[in-house]
Amino acid sequence: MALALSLGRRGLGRTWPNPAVGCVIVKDGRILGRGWTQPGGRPHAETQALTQAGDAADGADVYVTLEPCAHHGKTPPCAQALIDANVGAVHVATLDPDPRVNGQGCEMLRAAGIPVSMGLLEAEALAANAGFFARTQRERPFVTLKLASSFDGRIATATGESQWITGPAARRQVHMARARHDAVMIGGGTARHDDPSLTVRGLGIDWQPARVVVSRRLDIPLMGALARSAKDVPVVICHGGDGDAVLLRTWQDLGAILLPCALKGAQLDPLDVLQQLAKHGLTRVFCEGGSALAASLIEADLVDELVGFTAGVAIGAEGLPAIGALGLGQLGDAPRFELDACRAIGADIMHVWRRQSI
Ligand code: AOF
Ligand code: ZN
Repeated sequence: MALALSLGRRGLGRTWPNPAVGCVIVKDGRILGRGWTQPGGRPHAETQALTQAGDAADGADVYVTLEPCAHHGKTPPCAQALIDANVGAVHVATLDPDPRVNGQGCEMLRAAGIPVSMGLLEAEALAANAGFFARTQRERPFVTLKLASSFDGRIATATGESQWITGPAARRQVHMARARHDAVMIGGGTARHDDPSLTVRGLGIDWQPARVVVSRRLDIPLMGALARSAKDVPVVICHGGDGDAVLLRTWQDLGAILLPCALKGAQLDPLDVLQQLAKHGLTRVFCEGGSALAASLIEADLVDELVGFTAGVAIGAEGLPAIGALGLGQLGDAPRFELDACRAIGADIMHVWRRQSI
């Protein structure tokens, strides 16, 4: 199952709206088939592994990180494929909450006389597909907030200088994290100020996460890096629906996908933004700031994971804080995160925190 989990993770960032499942077929201590959900979400992991195993799957043990599907999509259900292959037993890490499956995959297998065991490495499977579960059960993507800051939590000097606070090894880690997410998300201020491309570079991979910009009035540079590349790598703009019609059409012509979102006061409602992104199919969103968007997500308790890169440099109180004002009454009102991992990356420290409720 550990191998199936690591195979499944290969698909992260590429299988949305589907989960990134892994599957291993074993008989007499030998691995006969390995599969993972293919880019775009199909074929599913089990059919990949079954194709590899061929007739040898007869009587074999199947380890799969998510309950095999029970519904007819573009191909017949995986549960049926496993039955047809006459496998000996199926070990499932966790149930598939998709209403079209939701226990029915296991039921089909059991009804055909195939023993099914549940819950092996379940916590790992839930974490690996946290995006799929968030979208299916909470109708929003799993949100990771990344902050690359100075020792004192600043992301730029008073003059706006921000390149580079953390070093090349940390930046490489950020590119790897981008590749494992369905989308990278920033606020309009960051798009205007930094003109980022938000693409994955230097890793030799051949796919790109979508780029999401949250900007009520579509106030994003029309000659900027995002505009120039919108035809090659998707740009999704979450806007207030009350923006300039010409601007809207211009972005459409540039190839951007426009998602009108609800307002909360004068700002875009961060929950509705995430819900619209989930409707669009996104399951894992990697937010890279700026401080206003970060604050609105934290304030609404919509951040599931924090990834911090902290450099050994102090910028001081005049610098730009990583997270804008939260208007907290008491410390107890601040969403608190639990430390998940911490390690040195080049000259910096990377720390990963998980929301306690997840
Ligand atoms: C599996 N193995 O590798 C994956 C599964 O649109 P479809 O027909 O591809 O179905 C998508 C649903 O299939 C998805 O919501 C989830 O329930 C399941 N994904 N199932 O048995 C896989 N990716
Ligand atoms: Zn399937």
